[in-house]
Amino acid sequence: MSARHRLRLALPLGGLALALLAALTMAGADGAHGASVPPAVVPVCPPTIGFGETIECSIASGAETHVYTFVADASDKVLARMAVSSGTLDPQIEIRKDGTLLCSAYYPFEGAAEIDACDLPTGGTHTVLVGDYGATETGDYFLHLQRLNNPGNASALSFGETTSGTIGDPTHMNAYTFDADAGDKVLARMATSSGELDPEVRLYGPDGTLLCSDYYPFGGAAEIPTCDLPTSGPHTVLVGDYGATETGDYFLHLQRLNNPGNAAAISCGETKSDTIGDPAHMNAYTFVGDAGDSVRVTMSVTSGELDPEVRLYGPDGTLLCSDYYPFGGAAEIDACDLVPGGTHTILASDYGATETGDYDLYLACLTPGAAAQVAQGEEPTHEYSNRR
Ligand SMILES: [Ca+2]
Ligand SMILES: [Ca+2]
Ligand SMILES: [Ca+2]
Repeated sequence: MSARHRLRLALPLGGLALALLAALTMAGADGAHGASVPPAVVPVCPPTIGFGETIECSIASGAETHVYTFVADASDKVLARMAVSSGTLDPQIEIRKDGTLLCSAYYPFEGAAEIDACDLPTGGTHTVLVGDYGATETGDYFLHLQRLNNPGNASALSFGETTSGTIGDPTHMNAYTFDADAGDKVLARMATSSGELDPEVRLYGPDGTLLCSDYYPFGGAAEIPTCDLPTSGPHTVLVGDYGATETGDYFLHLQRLNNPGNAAAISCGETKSDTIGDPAHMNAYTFVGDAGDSVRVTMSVTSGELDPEVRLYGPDGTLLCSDYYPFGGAAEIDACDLVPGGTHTILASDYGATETGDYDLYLACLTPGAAAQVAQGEEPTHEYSNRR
């Protein structure tokens, strides 16, 4: 008795729906109305959607339009994407302000539709409208909303850090933020670790403008090898499934190519024995060099499935030299000419970003006075010059 009471409280229309279902089933016995029997329980969609949130709901009649509200500021840029998870619904999505259409997207063959960036000219309450393209089909859907400047539900990510995450709902994108300066160059790479997720990574500037992106449509890894940041301030990385229809776990690595984070100093003639513990991770090493110097960098795998890849960047983050070997073993930058400006960066990683293991990294300075000798000898030399 009490269970039935609770059911009535939770679903006040349950009795009516059951009565309707019974009537339609009886009517449908002769085939007249069998196709139009509604589900007994229609999920109730929430009235609002927040930035960084994903909602799941159902279109029970092709005529339905679901309306969600959100509040935004003038000049905000927002992303909205909708994916069909069951049924024959063709996703259609609109963003409106006071009834005026600002942006729309649809896909006529089920799957997913996305408004990748909608500029909102005025602040205040906006609406996201979703329904079936053609208004005749039904099904379940996921809806994700995000603000590309000032994202919601975001985590901070540091340079040189690798984080793990999960895309649990197909349209969902996880958001990460980091601060950077104008002129910085950054790298971001994402590797799928389980599930059917096809990695997609996007990088946005402080005003929500898409600066760089990459995806790989068959699992594996996606990488933005270098992205020039024209503006100082908070930046956003969004990661999700390419196509917005699959889920899974991933690793995400972020690094600044000039002035890297979480970097270790390396000297001429020094061997570093290190580990790539997470597939997308890259270890960073720094040394001081100058124009006229030349170095050799050798990375030799000592255990694990790691395929060695080594890259060498100049002080402004420009890639100077690189090498990799896709079947374990060793990779070597034979002789890389350095550039003026000081600190150079070496990144050591798995080629393909999907495997892990241990390695030795050796830095050989091929010219007299190069690298660590410059770093150690620089200070006394300058004092001597100043005294004169
Ligand atoms: Ca349709
Ligand atoms: Ca996909
Ligand atoms: Ca590999």
